[in-house]
Amino acid sequence: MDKSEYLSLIKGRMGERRYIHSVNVSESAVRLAKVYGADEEKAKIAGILHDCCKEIEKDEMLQIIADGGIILDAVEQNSSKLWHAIAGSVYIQNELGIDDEDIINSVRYHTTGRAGMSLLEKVIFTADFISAERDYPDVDVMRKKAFEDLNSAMLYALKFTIKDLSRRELPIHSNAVDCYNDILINLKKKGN
Ligand code: DGI
Ligand code: FE
Ligand code: FE
Repeated sequence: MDKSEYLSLIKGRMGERRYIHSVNVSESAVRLAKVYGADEEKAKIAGILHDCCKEIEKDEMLQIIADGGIILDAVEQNSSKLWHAIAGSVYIQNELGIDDEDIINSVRYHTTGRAGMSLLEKVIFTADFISAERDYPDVDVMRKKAFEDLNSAMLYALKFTIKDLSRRELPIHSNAVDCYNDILINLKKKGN
């Protein structure tokens, strides 16, 4: 499948707003890939597909996850917002035949992050935060950081997410905490 086929596929799976978001994330991902030397074609595909299961029924998300042989941990079971990323990673393998591990992991970990993320995974995670239609108070700061230092941008995003989740008394996934610690420790090592 090529880009236009992926686009028409996701168009049939989501509303107009989410479709625009997906296109924008793909465009941001390609720009970031150019700056940091990630694979631009993979960034484009992963960006288009990252939320491909965001707007399906929750039962269907859980079914896709189960079909993929993935057992949800306690936090995941209690955080339905995390399901679309996991289901998406299974869907693109089983239904679209994508076998590139880096694209699959970029979709799977785009919401929480994880320790030891690849460059492509970081590009997709960050592109999701800076896509053109995003409009939160610090979006300009985040956009600037994203093109200056990918890890600093990731840290900024993770701080925001972790603070927001704790303020709302929502469970924080261990992958998000591991990602935060990993990036923080590596930035400190570099003397930042
Ligand atoms: O799918 P998008 O809206 O484009 O963005 P996303 O995949 O980053 O999802 C954001 C949502 O996921 C937001 O409501 C916060 C939630 N989220 C992110 N990390 C965690 C989380 N929810 C829980 N419970 N725990 C997490 O660690
Ligand atoms: Fe998402
Ligand atoms: Fe998204």
